Amino acid sequence: TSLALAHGAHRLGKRTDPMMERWRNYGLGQFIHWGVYAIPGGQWNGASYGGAAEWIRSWKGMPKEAYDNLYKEFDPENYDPSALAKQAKEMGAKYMIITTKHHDGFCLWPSEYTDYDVTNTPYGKDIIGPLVEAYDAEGIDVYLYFSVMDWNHPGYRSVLATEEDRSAYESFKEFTRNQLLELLERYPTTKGLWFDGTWDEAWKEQAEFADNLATEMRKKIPGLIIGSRFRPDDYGNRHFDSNGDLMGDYEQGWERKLPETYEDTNGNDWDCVMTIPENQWGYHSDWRGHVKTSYELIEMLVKSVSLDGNFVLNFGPDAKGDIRMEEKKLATEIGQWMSKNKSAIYNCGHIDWEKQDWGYYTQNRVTGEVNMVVFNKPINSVLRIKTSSKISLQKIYDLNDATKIYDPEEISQDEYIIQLGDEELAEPKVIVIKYDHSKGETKGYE
Ligand code: H79
Repeated sequence: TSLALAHGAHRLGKRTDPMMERWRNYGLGQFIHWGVYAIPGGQWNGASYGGAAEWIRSWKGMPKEAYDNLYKEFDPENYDPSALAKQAKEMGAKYMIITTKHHDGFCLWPSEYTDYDVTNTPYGKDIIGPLVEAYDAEGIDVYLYFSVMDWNHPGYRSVLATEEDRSAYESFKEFTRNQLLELLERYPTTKGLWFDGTWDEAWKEQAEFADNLATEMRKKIPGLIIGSRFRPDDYGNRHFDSNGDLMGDYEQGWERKLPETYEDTNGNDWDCVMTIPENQWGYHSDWRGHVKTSYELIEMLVKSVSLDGNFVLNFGPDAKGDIRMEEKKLATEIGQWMSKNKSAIYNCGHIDWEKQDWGYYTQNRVTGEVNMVVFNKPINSVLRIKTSSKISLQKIYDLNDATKIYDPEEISQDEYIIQLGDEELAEPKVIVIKYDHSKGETKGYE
């Protein structure tokens, strides 16, 4: 039984065109949250805001008026788009998502449709254009983050309670449409949009408007990739329509969390966007709580790829445009691991072999080779491999030393062990499995 929806999912199953294939093979991405919230950096009047730095405007500790005048100080003298792009490249990012406009409504590009943009800051210049150019030059695909929710626009409403609200919201919808088409026109190499701030009741009533706008945007950039966080369906359902089908090109619900199993992903494409500290996207001078290590982040990356997702790590430049030391160090460490082990990440995805405690499998979608990414070495040094169907193993070897061959011992049907011996694991280690689909007879285990 399925409801007839005018604005539900328009496609069942995955997109298979080259642009989406490219997206699917990124593995690692970079998020950048940057805006006037970087100026207070989570601090106001000697007090430190405990929430996310980019939400400081919603804190009673800071007057709205003070926040709304921050743009008069926005002057990132150290902003160096090509240095940022180089750092991202060294880390191994294949795509980058930049906040063109966060919830506060401040635009990092010169927008014809508002004065609340970079043009009216001391900096005075476009932030987005040079960034797109720099990342394009490094071969890193650019995606634009856009918050529909906009605390600056006079027509914005979170709920439409009165006729006055409805008429004001029409002006806001027109503004939203204008800005999105403007962005795509200004930055035609954009590969996709990453939407946020679409949870309002007011927006949930806009199924037809959002659907038409998505069509219009895709006309501007054919193949444009839009996740599940943009449009609601006829009944105001988000991400999944009223029939349970995914709306958009990939599931966009994994924010600061990861699926545990492949079943959790429903077999959809998805991305995980992750912060380095617990919950800070924009620059906050006072990172409290646990700050993730490169080991933890690499594990999240590998786990994402093993479950067919992309992992997108967030950076929050400060008011001057500098990347903080902690973030630089992590980018370098991740990049060092990636430089050796990237073949277990790029063009790789899920394989339905039973997960083992030593780590995660990823499978190269082109060659079919399986990578064992080993995070845990057991006390007995034995790694178990259990395949989902009968295969014939050709070769098992160390990705970074092809002379190091592991001799599998078949211990049961479709089940093998290899010995790590006295090797010490200084970092997550990749072991490659080459195999053929076996046509031979079984050994009669059953
Ligand atoms: O940009 C970063 C965050 O600022 C933004 N998304 C990432 C990528 C974000 N932060 N929080 N959220 C998104 C979710 C917001 C949840 C809440 Fe609410 C908004 C809690 C209270 C207001 C949702 C809407 C739940 C109640 C109303």
